[in-house]
Amino acid sequence: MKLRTALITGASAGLGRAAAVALSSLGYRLILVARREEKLRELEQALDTPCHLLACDVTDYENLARKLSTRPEDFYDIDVLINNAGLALGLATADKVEWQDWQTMIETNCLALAFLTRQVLPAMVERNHGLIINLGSTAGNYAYKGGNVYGASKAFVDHFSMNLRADLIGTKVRVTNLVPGLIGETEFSKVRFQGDMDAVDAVYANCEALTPQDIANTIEWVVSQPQHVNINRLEIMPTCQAPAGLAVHKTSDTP
Ligand code: 8X3
Repeated sequence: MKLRTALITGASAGLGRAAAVALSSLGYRLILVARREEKLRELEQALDTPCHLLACDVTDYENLARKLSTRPEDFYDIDVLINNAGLALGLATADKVEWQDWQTMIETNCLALAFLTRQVLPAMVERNHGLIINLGSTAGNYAYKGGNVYGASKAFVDHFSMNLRADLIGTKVRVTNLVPGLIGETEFSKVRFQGDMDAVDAVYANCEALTPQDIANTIEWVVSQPQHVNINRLEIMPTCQAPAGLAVHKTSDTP
């Protein structure tokens, strides 16, 4: 039987890597996209499934499109696209943030995700078969101080996923937005705080965050649903986290 094929972005670490391990155990062949080729090679060694490595920055659109279009024939039909690559940069308030950080987040979390979707979708529609899993974030549902463009980019992912479903009605192509909260054991906070490990450790101290494996389990469940079932969106938080209300600023002379 022909193996199904999944393409995973941000596959070199964290959620992407865990998703690759999960899908390989389900018998998928994998197209693994990430900048760090040596990490992809390590992952390929650890997997018991055919892999095609696509070492590329997802925001390098031309390069990505060229590499994708020259993939081996065995990897031609993509059944599952996991748009996982994404990042948060900093926690500065909007008046103080570096413009470049906003630009990088929009380019990676929104534009690259839309670009790759646009590359892969026509063949899915033509084959009347496919599943796109986007990685959103609870930051797209709930505002927090310093979330600014990161949260807005994840709200884009949610609305883009919803509008894709509107466009795809009448086809058997499905779109899911996975919306995790606090996840440990990834490079997310290390990237956000530019390697400041004290800041990173403070995020996960004294609480039990989700793990990449928790999200991989969810991905495994989503891809295992029959074709007539579309999981629109799934919000997942660790038990220690909850959306806990609005902020009220009180001045010091408030009675
Ligand atoms: C990650 C969730 O709350 O750290 O997307 O922004 S949060």
